[in-house]
Amino acid sequence: MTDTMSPNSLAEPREQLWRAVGDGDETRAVTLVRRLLDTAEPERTSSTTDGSAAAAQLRAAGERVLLELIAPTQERIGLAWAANDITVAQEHAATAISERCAAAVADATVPALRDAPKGRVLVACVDGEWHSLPARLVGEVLRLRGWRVDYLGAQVPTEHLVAHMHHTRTQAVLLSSSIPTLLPGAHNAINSCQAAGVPVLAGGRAFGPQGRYARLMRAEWAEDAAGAADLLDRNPAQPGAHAARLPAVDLPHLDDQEYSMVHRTKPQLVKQALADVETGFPEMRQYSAYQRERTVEDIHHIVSYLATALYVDDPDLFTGFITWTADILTARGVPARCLLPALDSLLNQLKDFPRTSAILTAAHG
Ligand code: B12
Repeated sequence: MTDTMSPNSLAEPREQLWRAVGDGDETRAVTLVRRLLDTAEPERTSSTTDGSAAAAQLRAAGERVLLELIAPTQERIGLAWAANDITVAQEHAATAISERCAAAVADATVPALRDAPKGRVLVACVDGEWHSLPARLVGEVLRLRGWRVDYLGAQVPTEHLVAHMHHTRTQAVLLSSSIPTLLPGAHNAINSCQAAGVPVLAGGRAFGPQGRYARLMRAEWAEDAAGAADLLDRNPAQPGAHAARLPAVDLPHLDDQEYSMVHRTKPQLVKQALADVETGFPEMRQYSAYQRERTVEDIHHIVSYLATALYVDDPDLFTGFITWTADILTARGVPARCLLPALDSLLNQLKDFPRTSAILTAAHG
């Protein structure tokens, strides 16, 4: 392997990719990726005349470009968006370039995929999940590690996921989710696949630090694509085929009905919270229609995250979301204190529900 791909040497390519992405220069970004993979091919020696060592080296280089170049660039894009340094349109353009770069890795490494596949796996995002690039990176890495991958992309409804799983006789389902509010749906998907006897490996930010929510839902978890590949090589335990479990079997706290109640009454909770924010945060009366719409959206998200924290019984999930929202608002010149009347309103509306009150109180600080 040449110096270009040695362990510390991706720092400079990372800066180059970041600049190309920032300039919206797809050609420069893809050229960079191709150049890295070209230089990854070792000079042939007598021990590599059959090319198998060269192929292995190209696959390893492809994996590094996916996980150590494209993935961190995407994360940096997210930080820049959160800090209001780039617009939503720039973020979309940057993500499109990252997708092109991932496709370039897939194309360039085809000649290195010579052996019969180890088996067949399915990679998909849970229903409602738009963040397809993380799943795409996982799929491409598994392909480089010798698996045949059926990649279904963003927001796959559970019934279609299960039907496709049967159709392809997949050995494992890999589910990706970035947005925690989709966890109840993810739980249903996990449960439905396992009920058919197929192991599920979950991943992505939604599943929490160290995959704590994946474990609650009795799915296997890996931090990243390389971890997923290692886990698949160790043959994840086959769940016995059984009738789908009701959510409360895994999450007994759901018996108190607090999650169902908050989830069901979301429209009323949002409506009342909006009225209370208008009273408690008088600046809102001067808001434009656009600003008002964003506020309604924010309150909607607050109630959805509250419901999700109840679902997984974790106050940290809600506190983390409120802290994140406060940072996003502050970066956009909106005082974070506008969140307090919304939290007060929900506390008042839901004061008879002990788990809900504890979660809201913890976030109120
Ligand atoms: C690009 C992007 C989008 C794009 C996605 C386009 C696409 N085709 O993927 C669009 C514009 C659609 C989008 C929409 C939204 N987004 Co967005 N998005 C991002 C961004 C910038 C990058 C995501 C990404 O690709 N990350 C890079 C990958 C490589 O990292 P990763 O996700 O952690 O994945 C790695 C591991 O987690 C793991 N992994 C992932 N999946 C799996 C699966 C398995 C099986 C395994 C084993 C491992 C694994 O392996 C990956 C590779 O190492 C992130 C910021 C960020 N830091 O990630 C925000 C981010 C995820 N988005 C966010 C938000 C809030 C949203 C929206 C709600 C915004 C809005 N108000 O509309 C919507 C939600 C849409 C929806 N319902 O899904 C927040 C989530 C915050 C939170 N606490 O919930 C983030 C974190 C932004 C931020 N900095 O705050 N987004």
